[in-house]
Amino acid sequence: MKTFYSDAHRKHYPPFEVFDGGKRVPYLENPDRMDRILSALNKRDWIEFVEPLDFGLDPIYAVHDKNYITFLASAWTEWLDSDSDAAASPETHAFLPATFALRRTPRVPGTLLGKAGYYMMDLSACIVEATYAAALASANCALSAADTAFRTQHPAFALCRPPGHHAGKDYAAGYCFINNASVAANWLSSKGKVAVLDIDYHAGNGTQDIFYERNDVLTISIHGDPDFEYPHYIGFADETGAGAGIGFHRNFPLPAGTDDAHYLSALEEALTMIKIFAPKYLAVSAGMDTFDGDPLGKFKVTRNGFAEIGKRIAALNLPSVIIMEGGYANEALGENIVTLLEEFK
Ligand code: SP5
Ligand code: ZN
Repeated sequence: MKTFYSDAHRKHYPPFEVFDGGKRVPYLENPDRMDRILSALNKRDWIEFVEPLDFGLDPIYAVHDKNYITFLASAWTEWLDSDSDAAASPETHAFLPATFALRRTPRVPGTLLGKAGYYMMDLSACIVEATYAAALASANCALSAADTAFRTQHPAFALCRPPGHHAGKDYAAGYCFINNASVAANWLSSKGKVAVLDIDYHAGNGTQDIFYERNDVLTISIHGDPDFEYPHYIGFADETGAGAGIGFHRNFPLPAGTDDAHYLSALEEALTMIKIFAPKYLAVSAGMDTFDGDPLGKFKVTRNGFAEIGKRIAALNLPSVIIMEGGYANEALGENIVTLLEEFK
């Protein structure tokens, strides 16, 4: 299976993120995650590593607001120009706002910090020097995998870091800056109908926002109920699309403690929807943070669960792009994602 990966993520390693209660903690979405996955993939002879192609900015602008991408591109250098503490020791700093836009009005502020509060949804998508380049390379991995699925009609894996599914049209959130799965799905949508199945533990709010009014891309997310879990404001069962997109989005909010059996019954419903939609391509937002013991998750999906999940999704028999999202139980992460991928080979 072709696996698109770039080392460009490595220097995107903010020195901290901010948890609930304002607690500063080490950045959980770290390069070690990729090292664990790479070492598991390296043990499999059916994995073929490929460097991503550069698709340029057009397929990214097709999904994201241009001014938002421009903000991402220059935020770090502008921050160093305006903050002498950060300039004195950039390696101990990360760019984050402390005031957020409620977007009562569509006004985008002119200042850097104003823009940050407008374009950033939380305190876990920290920007450092290497962030923008890493986000572009990550999106190119997803696009390259989509291109492979299109040309070969076989599944391909995009080993993306940073992840993407929390990033909306014009905002960064939850370790995500560019919505890799949405960029890939939108690119594929010019070739035929696309379904996006998001199995990350957290609701795929960015993907939901991006395709909410479209009927040519079906989006489905199975996740921890936003009644108790991040992203808190979106991902509820009654959100099913708007305008032409009514009926083309579906959320499966599940309770804390969800185990394999309960997860699989929601997955069956999701797969039935996909079969009825009859897409030409499938994009899977593959987060492994549903794993029992993930530090950010409250589900109890097991390694065997991932095998069964993979088997059932692969049984759709669609040319598929599998896109890496979250998963923070690093010591189990490599084998978990390989267990899922194995079912597609
Ligand atoms: C891609 C992805 O999985 N992003 C997830 C971002 C979640 N960030 C929210 C952090 C909330 C912290 N809650 C702390 C619970 C620790 N027990
Ligand atoms: Zn997640």
